[in-house]
Formats: sequence, C-alpha cells, structure tokens
Amino acid sequence: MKKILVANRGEIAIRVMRTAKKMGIKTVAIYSTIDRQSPHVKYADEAVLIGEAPSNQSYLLGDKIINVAKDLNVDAIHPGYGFLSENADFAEACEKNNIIFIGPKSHAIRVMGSKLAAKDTVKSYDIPMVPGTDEAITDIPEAKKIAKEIGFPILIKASAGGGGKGMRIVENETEFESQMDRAISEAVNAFGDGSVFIEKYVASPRHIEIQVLADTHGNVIHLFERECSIQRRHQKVVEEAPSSVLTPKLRQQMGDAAVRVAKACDYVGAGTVEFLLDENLNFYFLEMNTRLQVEHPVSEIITKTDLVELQIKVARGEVLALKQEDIKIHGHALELRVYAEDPLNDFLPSVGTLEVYKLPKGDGIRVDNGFEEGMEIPIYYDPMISKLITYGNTRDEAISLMKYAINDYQIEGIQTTLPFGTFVCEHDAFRSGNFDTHFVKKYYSANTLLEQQKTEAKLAALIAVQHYLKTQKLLRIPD
Ligand code: MV4
Repeated sequence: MKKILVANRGEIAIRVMRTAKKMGIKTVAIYSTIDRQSPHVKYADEAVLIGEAPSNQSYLLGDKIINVAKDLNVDAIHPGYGFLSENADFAEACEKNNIIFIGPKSHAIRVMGSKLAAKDTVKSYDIPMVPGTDEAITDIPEAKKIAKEIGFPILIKASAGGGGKGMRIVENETEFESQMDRAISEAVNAFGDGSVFIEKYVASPRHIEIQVLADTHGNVIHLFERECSIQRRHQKVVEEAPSSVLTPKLRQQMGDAAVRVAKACDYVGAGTVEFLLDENLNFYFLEMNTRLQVEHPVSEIITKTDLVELQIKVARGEVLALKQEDIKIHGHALELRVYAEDPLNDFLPSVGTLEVYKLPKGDGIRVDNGFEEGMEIPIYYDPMISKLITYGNTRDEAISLMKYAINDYQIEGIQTTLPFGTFVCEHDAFRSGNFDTHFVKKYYSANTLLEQQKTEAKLAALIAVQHYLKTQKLLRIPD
C-alpha cells in the first residue's frame, strides 16, 4: 500500500494522514470549493478539488472519488467517519475498482445498518438484548399485546435509524397506536423504510461502547470500553476511557460480547459495539458502528495503540500482531468535542471567523484539530472544530488537565463548547462518576454556566486586585 486517498475533511482527514505519513504511505486529499485553504488540503501530498461545498456535491460523490483514486493510482481509500464511511455500496464499488476500502466488507456494513438485521445476525451468539420484538411490526394490535407484556414505557425504533434517529417513547397503552402511526410515517419519510420494532425503554442508562478490531484471518480482539453518556440530543460531548463503573468482570463480559458481535457479522477492521448499561449494571446490545469513531483517541491512549495504523495493517491483509492478553489499560483519558456552537444559546451553530486560534500544549494533552487561525467555519458540514483530549494516571488527573487545557485553548471570533467542558469537569455528578445519559438534560442550563462564569470572573478580579495592591505595596490586605 503506497498511496491512500482520504475521503474526508477536517480533523479526521489530518488524523488519518498523520499515521499514513508515519508509515511511509503517500496521501491524497479531496476537497470542496469552500475547503480550498483547509489544513487537510495542505497536509496531503496531493489534493484534488471534488466539487461544490454542499456534501452531496463533493464529499458524498462516491463514483467521482473512486475515479480520482484511479487517476492517481491510489491503492486504498480511508473514509474517516460520517460521509461515505458507512455506505455499503461505496465499500463495494471500491473493491470492484480494485481499490481497498479501509473498513469492513460491505456485508457487515449492510447488516449493521439495519437494526433488525443486526439483532437477527447476533441473536445466536449469546448477546444480551433489551426485551422487545425482533421483526418489523406489521400487525399493530399484536405489537400492542407484546408491549403490554413487556410493560410501559416502551420505545419504538426505526430499523433504518440508529444513533438516536427514528426513536419514540410510548409512555402508556392509550398512546400506543398514535405513536406507532407517527413512528412509521417518520421512518418512511426519513429513511424510505417504514420498518419499526419495539423495545422495553431502559430509563436511565449509561452509554458504554466497546472498541473492537478484527483482521482478515479470523482474529478479533477488543480494546476495552468508552463511556459516552455525556451527550446532548444524541450528540456526544465528553467521552472517556475507561468507564468508572465497570468492574473487571463486567468489562470482560462486555468485551467478550462485543467480540462475538463482530464475529457474527464477519467483521474486519476497527468497529464499535454500543451497549446500554442499566442501574443494576445489566448490559444490552444496541447497535454496531462500522467505522472509526470520533472518540477513538481515548481508546488509543489507554491501550497505547494507533487505531489508524491497525486499520491500515488489517487492510493490507496482515495478521493482528496484538493478542487480547497483550492489551492492558494504562491510565485514563478524556475527550471534549469542541464544537462551533454557543452553549449559552441552546447550542446554536456559531458562525464566524477564528480571529484568534491557539491550541493548548503540554504533557497529557492531545488536540486532534482541523482548523487554523483566520479560517471561517463552513456552515455546510459538522460544526466540530477539534477534539481536546487529556490523559493521566488517574481520572482526576485527566479531569484537572482538561480544565487547564480548556483555559489554555484560545479561541476568539466564535462561541464554542469549551465552557461547557468546564461545566462538566466541575460538576459533582461527573466528578464522582455517578451520571447517566440524562446528565446534560438534568443538570445543564445556560444560567448555571453564566453563574459559574460570573463567579470565576469575580474571583479573577479579586486575585488581580490583590496582586496589584501587593506589587504596588500600597497596602496589605488580609490573605
Ligand atoms: C435505547 C434507550 C433506552 N432503551 N433503547 C439512543 C441512541 C441509539 N443507539 C439508541 N439509543 C437509546 N436506545 C432502549 N431500549 C435509550 C437510548 C438513548 C441513548 C443511548 C445512548 C446514548 C444516549 C442516549 C440518549 C437518549 C436515549
């Protein structure tokens, strides 16, 4: 493998190219008109303009990207996350054109893209699943009977959904039919597929996912868990590894289950198996994401691995050099997604120019970044600017470093989720590890953040005055 095309933009494109360079592999970037000046374009050995800003005219044009790859003698395409990364047809088209798709085979992508097919595929592999139906609902009265047996509240999920899309809670029996009608028509509209199923609603779960890695020789390992419960409307904001609630035994059980899920769909490459964990520490399989995830760095740090390197080696047909028993957890890692969104204004996208943009530096700090000073944040794509990752020997160390790094990160010109990161790091529920997927909804409001900022501003002012008075030797104020 001499040359890789990265079919993505922003921080993940750079992240992938960084490892390719390390491995002596040439890189090709693609870009849209609005990304002409983007760092990922400058970072690559070659770069090709692929189309206009809207992603359906650029980063989603699979055939055009494959033609570019063929023209430039590219051996493999890395799709990053989002865009074409979980498009089974694209993975297939790559293979048909003799280009390696750095990811699983189209079969695994297809199976896991359908939540019902996924359940069906893993059900003989001893994987705990939430009580519910395992076929598309065609008979609503029959479904209602099942719902009553399971017990309300229940959740209606679209088979073609995932990541929280196409879900409806049904609190009680009386609203069952109306919610079912809505769920089906929503699924038809959103996915062109009205298949829905029901599950018992797990009220206050944690979202814990397991990183897996499989080679083409039948070896499958896991790289432990990531705790991803700090999310807002299904958008993760803070992730960490390891989780502070898993016991070694539970960790092993979940890891083994994740490996079985990967085996069930003949998985190849890096993937993630999502679980819900309830208050009694029962875990249930939710879905599998067949891509490299945004939050992969926390797993890399605690396992001392480079997941992109491992993906590339697997794609080259190498046998996994790592054995399960070789992989240990080292320390603790935290990740904050830095979005161009205003936490004081309902997380609305904050458009503008990065007038000042300086990254934090230091031991235990990693920034996976896609922008530089002077750039505008395009409105066409995901508003994530970077990922701020901190790590240390303990969770407390990682949290302290995160607070330090947030302060040291200078961004002017737009609003970002950095202050929200401080809010999370200072919250007792987060610090104690006692939280679930409702953390943001339960504890966060713009006001609490404002109050926190005011208190900090007052403290800073006091310290400044004290310092001034001391250095001026005008008067001593009591410490
Ligand atoms: C659930 C659930 C409760 N009970 N399924 C959301 C993302 C998608 N992967 C599935 N999700 C959920 N499925 C049952 N039976 C709660 C969620 C859920 C959730 C899961 C993980 C992270 C954040 C979440 C936020 C709200 C709901």
